[in-house]
Amino acid sequence: MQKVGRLLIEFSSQITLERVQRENPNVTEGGKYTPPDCRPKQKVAIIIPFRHRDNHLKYWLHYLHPVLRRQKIDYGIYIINQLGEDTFNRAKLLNVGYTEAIKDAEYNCFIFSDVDLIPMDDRNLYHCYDQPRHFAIAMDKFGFRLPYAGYFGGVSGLSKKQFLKINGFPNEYWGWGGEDDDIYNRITLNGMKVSRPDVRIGRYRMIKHERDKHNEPNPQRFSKIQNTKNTMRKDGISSLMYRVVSIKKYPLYTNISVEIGKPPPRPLKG
Ligand SMILES: [Mn+2]
Repeated sequence: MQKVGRLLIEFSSQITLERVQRENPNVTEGGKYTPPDCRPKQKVAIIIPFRHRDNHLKYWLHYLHPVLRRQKIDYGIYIINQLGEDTFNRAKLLNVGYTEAIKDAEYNCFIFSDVDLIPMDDRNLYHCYDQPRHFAIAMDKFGFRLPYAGYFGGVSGLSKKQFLKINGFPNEYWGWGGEDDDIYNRITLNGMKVSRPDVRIGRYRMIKHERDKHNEPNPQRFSKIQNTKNTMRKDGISSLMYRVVSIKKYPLYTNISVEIGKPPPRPLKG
C-alpha cells in the first residue's frame, strides 16, 4: 500500500467501529500493528488523552489506522481516559500514557495526539525525529497556519530519550491551556529545538465541538509558563502519581482508565 498524499477528511458520515475493524483487518488486539514487509527501527506508542469523546474517537480510528499502516509504522494506540468529573489535565494524562505504554511493549517513540485532530496528508510521518516533533502545524481552526512561533499543541512526538531529557510533561496544569507552552519551554531550555513538517504537509482538520465541561481555561497558565525553568526538574515524569482503574484491550485501541486526582485548593486571597 502506497502513501497517497493529500486526503479528503470529513465528519458528516456516521462511522461504526465494526466498519473500521473490517477495513483494518491486520490491526491486532489493543490497536497494534506491525508492517509485514519491513522491520521498522522505531516502535511508536500513540497516546490520546481522553474523556467523553467517543464519537471523535471513531473518526480518529477510522482515519488514522489506514494512514499509519500506509506509513509502515510499528505502533500501538493508547486511550488514556480520565475518570470522574474533576478538572481535566491533558499533560498529566500524557505522562500516564508514556508510563503505561512502556510497561506494555518496548516503545522508543511517543506521539501525543488530541482525539479530534486528523492529518490531511499521509506524508506527515508519525514517527520520531532527531529533535522533538510538532506535527499539527497547520490546523483548519487557525487558518492552516501556526498560531504563534512557539506553538506545540495538538499533535507532537518525542523519542524516549527526548522525553526523559525534559523530565516528561508537567503534571500541574489543570484545565485548558498552557501545558503545551510549558512543554515547548522544556524542550528549548534543555538545548533542543522543535522540528516541523512543511506547512503544505502538516495540515489538520479538527472535529468541531463545544468546549468541554470541567476543562475551563486555566487562569494560572500565564504565570506558570514563566516558571518552567524552576519547576521542570521537580514536576514531571519523576513526580507522577496516579491510579490505574482498568486496562481494556479492544480490537482497535487499548483503553486505560485512570484516576489522576484534582487541582490543589487555591489559597484564599487576603
Ligand atoms: Mn479540540
